[in-house]
Amino acid sequence: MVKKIVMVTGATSGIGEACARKFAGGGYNVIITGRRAEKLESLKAELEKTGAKVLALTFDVRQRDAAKAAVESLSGEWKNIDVLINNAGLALGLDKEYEGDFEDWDTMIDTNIKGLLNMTRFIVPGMVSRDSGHVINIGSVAGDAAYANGNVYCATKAAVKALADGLRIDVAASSVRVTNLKPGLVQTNFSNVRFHGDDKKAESVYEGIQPLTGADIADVAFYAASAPAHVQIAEVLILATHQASGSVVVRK
Ligand code: NDP
Ligand code: 8X3
Repeated sequence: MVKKIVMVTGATSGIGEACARKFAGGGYNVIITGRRAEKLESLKAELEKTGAKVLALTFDVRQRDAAKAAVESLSGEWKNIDVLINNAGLALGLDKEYEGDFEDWDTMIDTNIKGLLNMTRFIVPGMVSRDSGHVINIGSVAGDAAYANGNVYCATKAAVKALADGLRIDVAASSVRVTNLKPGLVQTNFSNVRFHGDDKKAESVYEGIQPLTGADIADVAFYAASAPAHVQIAEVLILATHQASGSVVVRK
């Protein structure tokens, strides 16, 4: 049987890495991408043990030419991507909007919005021409409503939702499906990155609550991809049990 192909951006860590594992274990061949080649190579070796074929592509989603070249480098069976998981992204800082760091803003906007758009722009035309495919964006509860000091990050995730909604309209005449997943607190490298390597501060984000794991989100992504062809899981909000919204978390 011909295996389906999933491409996961930001597969070197957290939710993306968990998605790569879940889809490889679930019968897909996997294209893993990210900026850290060594992490991709070790994940490739691990995933190949499941019997999946794995292709590792090292590039930065912000670099449009590099993203284009990576997609154009795909040959043979790898060209026909069935599922694109637009996961690469990050938050940087937690500051008042009138005090935020310009460089942090640019990095978040360039990665979470423009990087995601680059991948969508290069991969979805093939899906539309084959009349088959699925784009799964990793949005966030942060895109539903701003939380204190989240301003720019929240805005990027509101944009991810708008881009999923817009794409869903644009591909509605085809059989391509579009899903926006909106996780709440997931313990990954996310907060270490947000707080520029301050691990103590990062850990405090998950204190007093059992957070979600990358695997929890990967399960939902896999469910959406496995739904019958006439079923489009448009959007899913996934929260930890003691989290009610982006700003309401009850800690013990
Ligand atoms: P991690 O920091 O663990 O993983 C982020 C991934 O994104 C890494 O693989 C990183 O790879 C990749 N990445 C970042 N910037 C770039 C870039 N410019 N080009 C290519 N890859 C990049 O965090 P998460 O797994 O938590 O985050 C994954 C997604 O989930 C993000 O979009 C995040 O906003 C979203 N999210 C996270 C939540 C959470 O609570 N953790 C909740 C809701 C949404 P590398 O460094 O190798 O490039
Ligand atoms: C990540 C979840 O609430 O830390 O998008 O912003 S949150």
